[in-house]
Amino acid sequence: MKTYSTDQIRNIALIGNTGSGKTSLAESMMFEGKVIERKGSIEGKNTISDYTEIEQLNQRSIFSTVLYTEYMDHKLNVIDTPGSDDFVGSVITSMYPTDMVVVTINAQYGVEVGTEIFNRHAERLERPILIAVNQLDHEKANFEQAMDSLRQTYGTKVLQTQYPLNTGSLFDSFIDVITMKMYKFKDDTGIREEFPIPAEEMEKATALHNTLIESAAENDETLMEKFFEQGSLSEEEMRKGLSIGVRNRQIFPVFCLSAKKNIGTKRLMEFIIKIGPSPASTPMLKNNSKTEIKCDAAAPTSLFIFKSTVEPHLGEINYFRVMSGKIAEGMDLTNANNSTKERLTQIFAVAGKNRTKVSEMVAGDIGATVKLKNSKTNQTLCGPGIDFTFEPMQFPNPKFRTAIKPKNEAEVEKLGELLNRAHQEDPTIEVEHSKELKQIIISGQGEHHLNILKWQLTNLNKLEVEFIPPRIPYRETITKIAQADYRHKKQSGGAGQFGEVHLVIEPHVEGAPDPVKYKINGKEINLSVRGKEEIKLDWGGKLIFYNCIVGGSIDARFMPAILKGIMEKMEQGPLTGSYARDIRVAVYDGKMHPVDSNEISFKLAGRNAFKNAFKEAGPKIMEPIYDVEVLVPSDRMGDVMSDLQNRRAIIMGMGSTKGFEVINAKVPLAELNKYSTILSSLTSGRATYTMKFASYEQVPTDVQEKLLKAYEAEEEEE
Ligand SMILES: Nc1nc2c(ncn2[C@@H]2O[C@H](COP(=O)(O)OP(=O)(O)OP(=O)(O)O)[C@@H](O)[C@H]2O)c(=O)[nH]1
Ligand SMILES: [Mg+2]
Repeated sequence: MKTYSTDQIRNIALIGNTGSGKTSLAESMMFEGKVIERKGSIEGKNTISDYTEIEQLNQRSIFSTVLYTEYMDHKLNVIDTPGSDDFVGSVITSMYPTDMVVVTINAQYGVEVGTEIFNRHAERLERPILIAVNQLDHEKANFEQAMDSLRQTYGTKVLQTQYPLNTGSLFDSFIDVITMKMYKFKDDTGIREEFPIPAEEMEKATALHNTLIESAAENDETLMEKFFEQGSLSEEEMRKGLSIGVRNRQIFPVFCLSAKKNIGTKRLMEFIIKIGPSPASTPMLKNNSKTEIKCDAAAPTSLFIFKSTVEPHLGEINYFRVMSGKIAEGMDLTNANNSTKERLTQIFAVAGKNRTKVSEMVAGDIGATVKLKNSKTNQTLCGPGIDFTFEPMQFPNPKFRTAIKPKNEAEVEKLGELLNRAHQEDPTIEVEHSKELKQIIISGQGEHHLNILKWQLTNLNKLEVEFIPPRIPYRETITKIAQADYRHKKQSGGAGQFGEVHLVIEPHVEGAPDPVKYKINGKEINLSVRGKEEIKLDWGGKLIFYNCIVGGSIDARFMPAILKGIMEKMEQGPLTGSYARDIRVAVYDGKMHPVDSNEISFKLAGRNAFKNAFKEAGPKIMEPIYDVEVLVPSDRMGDVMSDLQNRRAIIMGMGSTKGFEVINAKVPLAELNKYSTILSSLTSGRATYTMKFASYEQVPTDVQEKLLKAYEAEEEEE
C-alpha cells in the first residue's frame, strides 16, 4: 500500500442503533474501495468486520473493528462499532481517534434510543456528524418519517443532501441536490448511472438545493456576502461553506442508502473525502500540558493507543492513531506513561482480521502494531524530542454489577489474571477484589455485556465461572452518645494479662468542637484532651480518637494498642461485620497492672469497650445510595416511575429532552440489582440510564432488622 499523506486521509466511526446497518455499510465501503472482492453479509456470517465467533453467533457487532478502504486516491479509515448500549465502551474508543461520525439510521424506525445515546457521546466529544438513512430498500422504509424524527432530534442542523425517488424493494434511485443529478443503480453492484433531474422533480430539488446553498453560506462571512450579492454560490464556494459547517457541527448532512444493495455508498464516500474534515482540520485530544497537538506530519512523532486486544495466534495487538509526525517500521519510541522503550517492529493497515504490512504512516493515520512490551489503551508513545501524554479517554460509570467465582476454587488466580486482561481490552469492565465483601465484583454496562465476558471465559479461556449475587457494601455508624468500661484480665499460669479502658463514643460531625464534658445517665465526665488523631478511613468517613487520660491511669505507650483494638472493630462493625464510619472516641480513664499490663491486653480492652459502647449508641446500618438518571420514551414513563417507587427511589426531578423523558432519582444500590435488564424489558430496550455513587444513608428500620437477622444466621452457620 502507498503511504497516504495527512490530507489524503479521512477517519470516521460508524455509530447508531443496533440493526441499523453499520457493519453492512462498512462492508459496502470495503467492497466499493476494492479492499474486498466479494461482499459478505450478516446472515452469511462472513462480513469483514464481524469476524469473531461470538459476533457471528449473535449476528451483531460486539467489538469495535478497525477497517480501511481506498477510494479516489484517499485512505478512509472506518471504525465499525456495536450498536447496543452494553458496548458503549467500544463506541467511545472509536470516536476518540476519528474526526467524524457517520450515524446510521434504520429507515423503518428513524431515530432510536441507541441513536440518542451515542449522539450524546458524539456531542460531548464534539465530533462532526453525517447521517446515513439506510435500508431504503426495506419494504417498511419511510424516508419522510425518518427525516421528521431526525429534525426532532437534531433540529435545524439536519440538512437534506439527497432524497429517494422510490423506497421499498424497488429502491434504485435518488436525487442528489449537491450535484443536482439523479443517480440510478443497477441490481446490487453499486454501478450507477447519472441522469439529469426529471422535470417533475425539478421544483422540489431546486428548493432543497437553495436551502443547501443558504446553509453553506451561513458558515462564513465572505460566503454570506457573496450569497446576498449574487443570490447563489459557485460549486467550489458551496463545498467550502458545507465543509466549514460540517466541521463546526452546524450542518448534519443526510444521505440516502441501501448498504445491502450498495446504493449510495460511493456518494457518501465522495462527500466524506471532498467535504469531510481532514485529520489536520479538527481539534484533537489535548496533551497533559493542555496544549492541542497539531496533526502535522513534520512535527515530532506521537501516537495514541485507543484499543488493545489479544488475537488468537498473534498475541497482543495495539491500535493507534498517529497524532503527530511520522512513523516507520523499526522505529524506536518511548511510552510516555511508563517510560518503557518500545520498538515498532511492524506496522499494519487493518481491515478486520486482515492486516496489510506497511512501511510508514503519517500524522492522522490509524494503524496497528504488535509485540509492544508494556503499552496499552490510553497510553502515548513519543518519538525523540518530546515527552507528553494525551488525556485519557473517559468512560461512563458501570451500571450492572455481579460477583463472579470460578467453579473450581483452585482457578481463582487464573480468573484474576483473565479479568485483569478483560479490563485492559475493555475499560468499561471494572474488576474489584473486595476484601470487605469477600467477593470478586465485576461491573459493566449491562447484563448482556457481562454475559459476553462469561462466554469468552468459558469458551475461549476454558474457565468455568459462576455469577452470584453481589453483596452490598453496607456501613455502620451510631446516632447517640454512649459510654463503656471494659476490663480484660487473664490469669492462667505464666504471665497474666490486664488492661482496663473507659471510653465514650459519639457520632462524628465534621467541624464539631472537641468534647469538653459528657453527661451520661446522670454522671458527669469531664474531659481534658491530651491528644487527637483524625483518621480518614479508606472506606469513607472518619474516626476521631481522643486521648483524654489524666494522672497516668493508662500509660501513653498503650494508647496505640487501644486505637488498634478500636480500628479492628471499625473494620468489622459490631452489627453486621461491615465497615464502621463517622465516630469519635474519647478514652478518658482506665487501669493498669504493674506486671501483667501489655499491648495485647489493652488492644482487647479497647476493642471490647468500643464494641459495647457501639451497641448502646443507637447503631445504624448505612447503605450506598446512587444518583440515577433514566432516559425513557414518554409512553413508558408510567411503568418506569412505578417500578422506581418499588425500589425505594426518591425522585429528585423530571424533565424532557428531544422526545425522551428524563427522571433523576436517588436509589439504594441494594435495589439496583439487575436494574439495567429490568428497565430494558419494561421499555423494550428503548430506555437507558446512568448511575453514580452519591452518599451513604441510614437504611429504614425494617431493612435494618432483616440485615441483622441475616448476619446472625450467617454467623451461626460459621
Ligand atoms: N434490507 C436491508 N437490510 C439491511 C441493510 N443494511 C443492513 N441490513 C440488515 O439489517 C440487519 C442488521 O445489519 P447490521 O449491518 O448488522 O447492523 P449493525 O448496525 O451493524 O448492527 P449492530 O452490530 O447490532 O449494532 C442485518 O440483517 C442486515 O442484513 C439494508 O440496506 N437493507
Ligand atoms: Mg454491526
